[in-house]
Amino acid sequence: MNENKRTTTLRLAVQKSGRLSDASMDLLAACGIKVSRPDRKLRAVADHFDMELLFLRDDDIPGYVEDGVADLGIVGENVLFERERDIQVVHRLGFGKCRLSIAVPRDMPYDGPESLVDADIATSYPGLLGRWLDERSIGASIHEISGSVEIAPGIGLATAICDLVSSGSTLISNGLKEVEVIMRSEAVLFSKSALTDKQQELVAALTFRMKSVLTARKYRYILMNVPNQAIDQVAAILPGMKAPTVMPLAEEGWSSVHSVITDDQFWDIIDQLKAAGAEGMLVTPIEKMVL
Ligand code: PRT
Ligand code: ZN
Repeated sequence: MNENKRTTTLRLAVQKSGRLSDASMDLLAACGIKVSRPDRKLRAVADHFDMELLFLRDDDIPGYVEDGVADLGIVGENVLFERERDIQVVHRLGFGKCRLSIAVPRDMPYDGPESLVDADIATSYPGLLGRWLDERSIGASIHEISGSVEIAPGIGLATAICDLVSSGSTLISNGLKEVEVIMRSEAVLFSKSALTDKQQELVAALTFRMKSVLTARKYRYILMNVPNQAIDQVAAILPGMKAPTVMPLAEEGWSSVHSVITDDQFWDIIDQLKAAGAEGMLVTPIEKMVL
């Protein structure tokens, strides 16, 4: 049996285990693409979608897609753009958000990129850092190390580091301060440059599903009871996409008002809605949204 023989039109490579794994599989599941992988095999065929998945280390995924072993991949932009590659970004996925930053010891004076001239910078991202330094004509040496970058200044291996940051607590606990953001990154769906017509059709179908799930994640559905005389005032407060839906309640003089708001808008408008007379407010997540 040839293990490498394809049985599906598309092959998508995702991270085997790590920060992007669960979010990648959750997104596919929300798109109606379920994958059973009982024995943690390195490949699995999706149910109800003409695609199989390869489970790989994230660093290997861009190369496999560029070489055509897989047609699509999901990795962070930090991994994807570390080297220049013949691939195309299909869609940004909104998870795995972080930044690639330069950090220096807390007590080191820092007055901008010029302060890095002649510095030794430890990083796992020599490509991205090298390009950033070149663009600013900063002569510094880059020490490529594969892990535990944050301890390099403390043990005398480097004067500065360039590493991924999300909350910033790793930097703080190692006595470092963030001084430059080199890139902001999130997980992306990307593909090899030459897809067949049939593959392009399937990628379009997959992207359509992903968009409807990702858009929905940004919004909330809001319902409330409003005295009829306050409907215009409430409608003016609601920042929804279109005019809200208004339906009469069984109780005379009251209506149920429905609208869609972004996740962060609710706390800004709740007091105004209450003051206008709205009661019994419900805010729920939306699963899919097609605009
Ligand atoms: O085994 P494999 O090679 O597949 O995985 P990996 O160990 O290389 O990667 P993994 O699973 O750690 O991360 C996968 C991707 O998640 C990264 O390439 C980023 O795109 C994204 N991501 C998002 C992060 C972080 N946030 C993050 N905080 N990757 C790593 N970190 C690390 C960072 O390197 C540092 O050590 O977390 C620490 C900093 O976190 P804070 O919160 O203390 O600032
Ligand atoms: Zn990795």
